[in-house]
Amino acid sequence: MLEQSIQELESSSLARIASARSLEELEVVRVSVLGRKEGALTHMMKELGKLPPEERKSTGKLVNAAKQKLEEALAAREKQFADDTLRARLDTEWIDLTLPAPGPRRGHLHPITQIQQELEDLFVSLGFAVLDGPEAETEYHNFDALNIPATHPARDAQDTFWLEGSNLLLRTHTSPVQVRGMEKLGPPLRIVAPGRVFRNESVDASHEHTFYQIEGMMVDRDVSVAHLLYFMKVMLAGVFQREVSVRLRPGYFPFVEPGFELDIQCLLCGGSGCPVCKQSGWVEQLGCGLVHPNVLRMSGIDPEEWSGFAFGLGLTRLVMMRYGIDDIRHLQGGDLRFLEQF
Ligand code: FA5
Repeated sequence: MLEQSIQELESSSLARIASARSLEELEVVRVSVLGRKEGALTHMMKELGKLPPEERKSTGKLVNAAKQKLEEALAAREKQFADDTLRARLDTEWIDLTLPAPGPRRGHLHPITQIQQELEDLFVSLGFAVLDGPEAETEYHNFDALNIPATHPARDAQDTFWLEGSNLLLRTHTSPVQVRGMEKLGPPLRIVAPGRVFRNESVDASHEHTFYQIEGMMVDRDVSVAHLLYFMKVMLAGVFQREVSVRLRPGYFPFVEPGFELDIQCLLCGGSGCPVCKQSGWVEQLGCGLVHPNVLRMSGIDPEEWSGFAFGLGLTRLVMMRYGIDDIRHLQGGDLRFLEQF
């Protein structure tokens, strides 16, 4: 009777082992047959004791043989699962070592740097030298030598970041490089000086606290507003590659006389009004004028003999106009989704 049950259990268990589809299913079979508490075969082994001694030996052999057979079948099936998993892993993890490497991702220059370099090339072709100046600047070069004495209200127009513990400041414009250029080169000279400037301003769609300008200066004999206008028109035509409407307004800068503000018609809205042009249709691009005699004199140049023009252009706003960017904050935000468009 018991012998028959053992054989039936053995063959049904072997069938279950063969049809198990996962290690988990296999474990269920193992527990139900060989488990220490609930296993059907374990139970039968415990029953052996109740048999008469003559039957006990042969039935015991049968049970042990069945146990061994099932254990082997379980182990074999387990190994099969492990092999299958390994093969599947090898299939997915396989790499072709002969494929060429993808190579580093190429970046590109920031749009402000691009426009800066274009302007440098343009002015070099017109006989200008490109100068660099320090961002941490002396009060003398940023203000005094530009005819802006300490008591002058124009200092308030450019809210300044002063550097603690020194008499330096973060330059509020690129104009101090005019002074450095005159000191270094003397007349006649033609220079441009692009760079970063800083103002303690509240930020909005068209104002940053950190932005870029390019300064220009020409000192020679008999330089007039006509020369200034010529160079401004050549520059803007070069940048926009098309006709742009400009207007000159009188502008006050202590280092030029006469002084002007040059606006271009807003290229974002075509002049009808938008947040960038503050609904006016015009965007201020640069300040310019003829170099004030005091400025020439302070840098050791005789204003009776020499005259000049100077301009300071907002590079950041120029980029906005060229690409139709409606908020200045995108440019320094560091968001690659924005920068990758250029
Ligand atoms: C100046 O900085 C003068 N140094 C320019 C100058 C040079 C005049 C030589 C005469 C002769 P202004 O503060 O207006 O001027 O700034 C010049 C340009 O910088 C502006 O026309 C504008 O395009 C840009 N700009 C000024 N403030 C900001 C700001 N907060 N954010 C972005 N661009 C600005």
